[in-house]
Amino acid sequence: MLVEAPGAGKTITATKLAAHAKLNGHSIFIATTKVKRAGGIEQLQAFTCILGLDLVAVTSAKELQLYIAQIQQADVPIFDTSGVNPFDDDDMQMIHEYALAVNAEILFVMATGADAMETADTVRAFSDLEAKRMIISRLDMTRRLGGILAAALVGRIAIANVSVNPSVADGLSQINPVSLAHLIIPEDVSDNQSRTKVAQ
Ligand SMILES: Nc1nc2c(ncn2[C@@H]2O[C@H](COP(=O)(O)OP(=O)(O)OP(=O)(O)O)[C@@H](O)[C@H]2O)c(=O)[nH]1
Ligand SMILES: [Mg+2]
Repeated sequence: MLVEAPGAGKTITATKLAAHAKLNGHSIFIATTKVKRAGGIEQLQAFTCILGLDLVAVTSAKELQLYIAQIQQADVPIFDTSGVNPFDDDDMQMIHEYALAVNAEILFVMATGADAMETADTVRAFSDLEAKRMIISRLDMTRRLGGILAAALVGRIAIANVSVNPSVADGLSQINPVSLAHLIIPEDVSDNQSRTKVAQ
């Protein structure tokens, strides 16, 4: 279950995960929360259509629970959620209910570039969700990694994968301690290509 603030990169991450799973011959269950924002579902639907997947859109945890058999049967169940405000109790309650309903692992999708203190506060506010892993998005777009490092440290959250471009076909990239160190202390901070290469 991909969770974070609006615009963090959850939907692109969901499509990257789905495309990767599809290319590897895995069965996929993919769902999203119905959002009030115009085009909210259509964005994901455009990709699931291309991948030949049915997209399930739900409005409540109870509704999601109806799909439990399909979720358990799928090799890769993916749940894209609408952006939540970590300081809003109703939003947090909603995410909790969705996760509990299907026993989902919460994966944070965190965009780089945010203020470190702010991100630390956000992760503290999210701590009840007990996320163990996060995916970092927009690594290609920023030079400041303090935010995501603060998130990892404060929340004791491991970095699972990173996203270095918006292209679904390119998928997610792996990262290890050495490549992360190169990103933090690059040889040439102005060289966008070398940063992207390191992350890949
Ligand atoms: N350059 C770049 N752009 C990205 C990356 N990941 C996501 N984006 C872009 O960031 C924007 C927001 O991504 P979404 O996946 O729609 O974000 P979201 O978290 O689903 O947003 P909401 O559903 O509104 O909460 C889109 O324009 C994406 O193309 C990345 O790794 N690099
Ligand atoms: Mg989205």
